[in-house]
Amino acid sequence: MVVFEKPHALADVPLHYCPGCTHGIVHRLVAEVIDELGIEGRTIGVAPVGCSVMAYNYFNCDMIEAAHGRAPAVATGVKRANPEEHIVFTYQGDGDLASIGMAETVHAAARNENITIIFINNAIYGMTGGQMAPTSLPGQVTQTSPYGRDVKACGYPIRVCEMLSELEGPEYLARVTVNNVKNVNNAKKAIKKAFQNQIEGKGFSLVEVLSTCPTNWGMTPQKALQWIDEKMIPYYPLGVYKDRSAKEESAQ
Ligand SMILES: Cc1ncc(C[n+]2csc(CCOP(=O)(O)OP(=O)(O)O)c2C)c(N)n1
Ligand code: SF4
Ligand SMILES: [Mg+2]
Repeated sequence: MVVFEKPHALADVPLHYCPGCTHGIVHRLVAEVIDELGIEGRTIGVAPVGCSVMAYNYFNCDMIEAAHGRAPAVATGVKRANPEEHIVFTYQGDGDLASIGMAETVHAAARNENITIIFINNAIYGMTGGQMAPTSLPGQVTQTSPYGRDVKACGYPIRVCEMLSELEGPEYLARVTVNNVKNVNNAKKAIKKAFQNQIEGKGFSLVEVLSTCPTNWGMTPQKALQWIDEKMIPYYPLGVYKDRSAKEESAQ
């Protein structure tokens, strides 16, 4: 008999996320991957500021809190302290990774730092009440763009995977989402690969997950899942943006 169980790497506590928020799904996928790879005792997660600020309560592996945007720098130090033993991941929102922390993101990618980055793109600053993020869509209504994001005044949203794919450094860049079962399964594969790459010493692996924020989008959980299909994926196409080893192997 198959029993649906909680992954061991996920602590047995209730999550604080709003109903319909997909942060919880991504937590579960990360925990399943840690279990399947048998790395819980070696894994150290780094979570900075954002709705996932309390991720240290939710994972059974060691966790470190980083200042806003600085998770890749902290992860770099932890990884380099014991590169053979430590498996290090960051868990960052779009405000964190693509705004205040953009410099850390770009330089860690350029250095091909051997870390795994889980990037939750929900097109908004969730924790602070729904301000415009660097990834908010053109025309998107937020607390700081009540008439919709005006690209003339606020510029255009940043496509992180596409931008980083221009760098020589990164090993693996993929964009996934978790708004239906098929997409959840694909997201799990990408997250597993991003950890596997680190175990094999391949380098910087980032998985961007298009995620919901029904509370600040002002939508029901169901509508928020649809909004990913209707609005987010057209602007942020799913797919693998870089997979250096696979490309090199296929060229041989
Ligand atoms: C140095 C600093 N500046 C600003 C803040 C306020 N702040 C906390 S979380 C956050 C943005 C969170 O958005 P995101 O990273 O997208 O995560 P989400 O909550 O959407 O998951 C901001 C601006 C802070 N805590 N520290
Ligand atoms: S505010 Fe948004 S991102 Fe934060 S927990 Fe609620 S739904 Fe999730
Ligand atoms: Mg966000």
